[in-house]
Amino acid sequence: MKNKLPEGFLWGGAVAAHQLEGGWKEGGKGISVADVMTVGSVNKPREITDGVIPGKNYPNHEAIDFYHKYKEDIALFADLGLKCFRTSIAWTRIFPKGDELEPNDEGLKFYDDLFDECLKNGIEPIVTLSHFEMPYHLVIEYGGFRNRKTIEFFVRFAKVCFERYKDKVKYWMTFNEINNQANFNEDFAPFTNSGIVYKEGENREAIMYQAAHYELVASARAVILGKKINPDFEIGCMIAMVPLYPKTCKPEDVLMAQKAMEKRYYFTDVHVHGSYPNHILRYLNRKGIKLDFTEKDKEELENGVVDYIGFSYYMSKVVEHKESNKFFDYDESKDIVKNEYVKASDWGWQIDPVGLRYSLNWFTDMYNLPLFIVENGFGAYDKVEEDGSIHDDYRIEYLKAHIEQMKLAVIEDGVNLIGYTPWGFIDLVSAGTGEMEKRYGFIYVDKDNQGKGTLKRSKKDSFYWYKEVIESNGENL
Ligand code: P53
Repeated sequence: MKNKLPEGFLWGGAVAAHQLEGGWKEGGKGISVADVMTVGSVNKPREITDGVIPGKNYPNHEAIDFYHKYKEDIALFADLGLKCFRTSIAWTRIFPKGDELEPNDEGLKFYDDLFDECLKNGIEPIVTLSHFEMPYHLVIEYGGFRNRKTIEFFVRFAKVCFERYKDKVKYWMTFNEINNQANFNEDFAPFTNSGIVYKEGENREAIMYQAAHYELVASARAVILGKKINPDFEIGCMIAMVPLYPKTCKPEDVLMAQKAMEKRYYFTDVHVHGSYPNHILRYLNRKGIKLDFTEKDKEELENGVVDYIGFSYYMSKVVEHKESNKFFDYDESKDIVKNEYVKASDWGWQIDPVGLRYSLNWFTDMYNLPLFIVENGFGAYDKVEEDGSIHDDYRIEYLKAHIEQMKLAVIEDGVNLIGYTPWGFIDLVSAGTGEMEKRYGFIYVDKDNQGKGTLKRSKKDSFYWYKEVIESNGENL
């Protein structure tokens, strides 16, 4: 039995364009959904404004100015020893409004330079096509993914990227955390996933299933096209993995957790098997939800299945069955209860390293595909000491515990894992809250929630620790 991670294991780091680039109006870039979200906090959701309103704090406009600093930053990433770098292509740099027929060459050029810089430093770029960055124009004019037309716009964008970067990028993902919107009763995920702003009284659930369907078709069509452009591409889906445990071993709680998992992860079934599972079809039928679902969609879903499953893992959650819930229907905004066995971060994210091993096994048992952990990490407040050092032992502890469980999944359980890219390894704007001070980085960026700071980069203790982890291929934790 092998007792080590495989040679060539892809140790890396992950970010998304809108959370670090800034330069929101440079190089011909258009406004994205991320550009109309203000800063929030742990108790205050980010506000989605009607366009960009002067005087409000929009943290993604400047972010950490990676747009101008990427060369120095990539030199730091090389110093860290990264083998790969996961980022996204800001859709609005390529198609500023989203519905143009021709791409914006200045945007394309930016990613050429960025990927070249990575490759020159021995770092393989791993790319997500759509990471919470849809052109805002598509929201206003078309209702985002409420509209079938948006499939075409996405596929055009995907095609341009595949063609342009076909010799620079091998690993792709279509939609980041496509399943966040399973929680359709809040406002963040529908907007960031699908460009959807709900109006009073709308059937949120029906709209979500339709938008997700269009995205799944768009993803499948992109996979089909991508494989024609370069048969060596590996194109994956990207799932937010938050395993849902039953509150007790009471059979109703166990069944409730199973039903909840079905609602959160049917997206993966469609991406991997190319068809909808029966439980969702029955559910939609009972709820009276009729999808616009054509024969051509069916065919494309079947032909556009993914090569691997990319997923994020931060936490697990617990669900409880309520007597009144006759059908075991899951509502993420109501059915979650606290897990008494684990601690949580300052943002209430429950810390559960064993849940990562559980997730790796669950995906393998369900889908038997290669897996890629494309996000994992610990958002925390950091303190800069007088001499400039940052002792983030809590972050090291979190990551160490998760990597240990990851190794057990590979070595003891035989899970097929491509790599591991911890999230926000350079401090960046939080997606959920818009804060800078919810930090994940091994590289500190001097900027606060009000947007003040020098943007200077410095190494935290975790930087030296992770460098050694990579060098030893996960042996020295
Ligand atoms: P932030 C919710 C649950 C799990 C992952 O999140 C999530 C979210 C949305 O907040 O998002 C992913 O910045 C996402 C990244 C994001 C990261 O997790 O809210 O793919 O864009 O930054 C961490 O702490």
